[in-house]
Amino acid sequence: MSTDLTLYESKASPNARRVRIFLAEKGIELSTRLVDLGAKEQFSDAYVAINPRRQVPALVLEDGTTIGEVPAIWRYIEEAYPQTPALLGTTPQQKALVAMWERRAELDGFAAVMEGVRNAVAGLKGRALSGPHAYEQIPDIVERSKLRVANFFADFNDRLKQVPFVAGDAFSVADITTLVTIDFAGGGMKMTIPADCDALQRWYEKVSARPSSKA
Ligand SMILES: N[C@@H](CCC(=O)N[C@@H](CS)C(=O)NCC(=O)O)C(=O)O
Repeated sequence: MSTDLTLYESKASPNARRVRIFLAEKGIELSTRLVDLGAKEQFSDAYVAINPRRQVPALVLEDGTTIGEVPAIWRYIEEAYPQTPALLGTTPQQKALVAMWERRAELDGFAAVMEGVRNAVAGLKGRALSGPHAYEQIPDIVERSKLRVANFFADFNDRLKQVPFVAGDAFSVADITTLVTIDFAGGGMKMTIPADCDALQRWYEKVSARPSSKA
């Protein structure tokens, strides 16, 4: 299905990948504009006029409204295209469980990896947090980030001993954030799923085999 929406994104951005996988699962195609984060294009006047937060992804609607923040972009698309597979749950209970597990994946996993990467990478000096404000790195925090990521692996391994997908019986955005977190940890922190996390490894191989994981 094609739409009149425009997605501003970057292939280097794990947050943008959370949206790309979501769109691939739903079979939705939209026009995309690449923002070159390496060249600091997010700070250009043209992009700041689109998203004053100076971040990707950003979804621009037909009337020019910009939606930032990954969960808000997911929410808009899920509600605007209800005929596509539901990824935020269907019943009140499922919706709450998807929101709960996705938030845990983001806060305990994704944010921990982001913290570990942004406080370590030389090219991000003075940019420890994305967005409109400049923050210096805190190199000493990286050891704690590694501990947080190790605990995320163990906690999500325990969860996936009990259920086939992170939020329960169905694939959802909770799986998308968990998958992107694991790939980001491998690429950005050289931290991979520990050998004793069998359930997490099995789940990872299963979701990585979905065509959407290539997005
Ligand atoms: N909370 C935002 C985070 C977006 C974000 O941090 N995006 C990064 C790319 S993964 C970015 O735009 N970085 C620009 C920069 O570092 O200046 C969301 O959910 O979309």
